[in-house]
Amino acid sequence: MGYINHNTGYIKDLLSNRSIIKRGNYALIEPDGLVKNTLPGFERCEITILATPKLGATFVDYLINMLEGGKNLAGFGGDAHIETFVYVIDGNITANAEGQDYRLESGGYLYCPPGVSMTLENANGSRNSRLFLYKKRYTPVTGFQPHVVCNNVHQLEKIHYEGMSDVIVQDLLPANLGFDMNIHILTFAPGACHGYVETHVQEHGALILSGEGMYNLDNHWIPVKKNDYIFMGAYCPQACYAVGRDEPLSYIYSKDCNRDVE
Ligand code: UGY
Ligand code: MN
Repeated sequence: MGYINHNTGYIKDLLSNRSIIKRGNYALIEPDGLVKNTLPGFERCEITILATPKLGATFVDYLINMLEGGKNLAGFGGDAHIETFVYVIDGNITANAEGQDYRLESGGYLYCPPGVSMTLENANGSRNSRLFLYKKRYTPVTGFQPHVVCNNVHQLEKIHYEGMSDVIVQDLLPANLGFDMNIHILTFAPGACHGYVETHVQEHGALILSGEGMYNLDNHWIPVKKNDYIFMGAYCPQACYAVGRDEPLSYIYSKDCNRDVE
């Protein structure tokens, strides 16, 4: 016996949910089962909180579905120690930082350093816009500063990841010491895979933008697909194969960098 899932509108049973939570190690959160939160400052926005410190992450990721008239004009971030990042999955929005308006279409993104808040407004008429939103406590280093970055992934260089012809990486933020993290997009052609199982101190929050894969998380092979969210904690062994027939497996993810451990 099925029921109507209020998030997806589909009839679903309770037996097929694929989400897995291994607190502090890794998590797979699939779209079915996401719940909507109300957060101060956001109006007409359906917000799901993904990774948080409660899961073992040192950052917070959110999915935002901006409805017609959806906005946050009070400002997201702006705290003296908090950096923020927004990526437009689909739709288009107007964002503002330091008094400058930015029109962000699908693939567009904006990074704000500590002390700079971003406002967000759906600019997609009567249609929704979907956003991937991030915040983290910034770790300063003497003599270096981060700055506002706005761009679109369609403008970015496509680099062969670790020399592999069938895996592309795009770096969304500058690779200098002012930045204590970066956001990347990795794209695997069907059949492509990581060159090895990574085991590293850095954490990731990853949203799958397209395709299907088999993902090794702490040596458990887990099927994943578009719209799944994966948290990978420090030292979680990780690698994947793209298994889609014709669509590349692509995901956007955060990674801490450029800082020594405390
Ligand atoms: O940058 C990374 O660490 C990336 N290759 N990790 C991953 O895809 N799980
Ligand atoms: Mn990694």
